[in-house]
Amino acid sequence: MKDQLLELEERAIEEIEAVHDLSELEKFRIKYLGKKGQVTSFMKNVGGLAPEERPKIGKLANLVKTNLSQRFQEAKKTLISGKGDRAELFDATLPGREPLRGHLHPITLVIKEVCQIFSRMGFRVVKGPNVELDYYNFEALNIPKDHPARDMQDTFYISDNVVLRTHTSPIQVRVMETRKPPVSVIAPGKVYRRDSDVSHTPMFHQVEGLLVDRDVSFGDLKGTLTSFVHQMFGGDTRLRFRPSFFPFTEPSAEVDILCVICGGKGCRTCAHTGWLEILGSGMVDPEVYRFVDYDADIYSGFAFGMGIERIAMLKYGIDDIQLFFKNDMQFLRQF
Ligand code: 2NM
Repeated sequence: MKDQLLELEERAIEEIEAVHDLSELEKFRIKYLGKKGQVTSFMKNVGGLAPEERPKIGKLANLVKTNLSQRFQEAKKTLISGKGDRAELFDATLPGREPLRGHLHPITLVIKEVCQIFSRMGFRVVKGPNVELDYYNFEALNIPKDHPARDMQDTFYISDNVVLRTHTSPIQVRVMETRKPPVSVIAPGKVYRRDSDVSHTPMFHQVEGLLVDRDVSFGDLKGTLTSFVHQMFGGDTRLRFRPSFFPFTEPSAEVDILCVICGGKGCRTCAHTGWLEILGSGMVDPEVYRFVDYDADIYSGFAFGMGIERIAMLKYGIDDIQLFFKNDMQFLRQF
């Protein structure tokens, strides 16, 4: 009996060492350790042995069962973890998992494109603080405390004299304060206004530009902005300069392009005018030069500003500004 049992154990060990995958291992378990397995059957027969043999053989059978069970558990662990030389779970023929690749946000892409166009024309990119003194955001731009333009650019107040900037113009004031002409800069960044509805968000992005030198004319403004529009929207884009008002420029003009949706026939996007407003501009008001100590008799210059969300919407044909802020990957992946 004892020899029979040891022989059985030896055979089982040989077999489990040759197992290569989980299905072979399961066959092993059924053959030896299952309900009708060889070890189990042997143990059932122990009861029929002579009384003096029973304890010895019974004990030995238990040892064999424990040994084989332990080997079975170890083999299972090795196969599942994929370690060890009999690991067959790794299938080198499966297609790999492609890592997720990030990309720039459409607003970032448009800011970069605008800055690139002006950089090629010789403008330098400058940055400034989002939390700004009332002086740089309003006062020095010819918007005193009681000016009606403050209503349209109501913002978030940190204190009486500190605000979240409502435009990036304060950057240009800071540039003029520290540099003598000629200056030509472009100022991208986030701006904040007390505005929130279907077409306005309390934070949006702007790029503003400023060029000051001797003998800068309105013709320079028109030529520079026409070149920009043609590079941004295509060389055959029709545009017009329409008189406007800003406290910090005189004269002022808004630039419209022929509606990219209807081609000028009139539609909802262009409010049936055939034209789309894309930026504001003007010759810097001599009042502004007083604040930064420029001599308005020697120097003149132009400035302009545009909302990036609006430019991006027109360029890509997007009808909902909220899409830029929702982190909807189906939308963002398109850029
Ligand atoms: C605009 C429109 C027109 C502007 C003016 C200045 C500064 F600092 F030179 F006075 N910076 N930006 C300006 C002028 C901005 O945005 C619609």
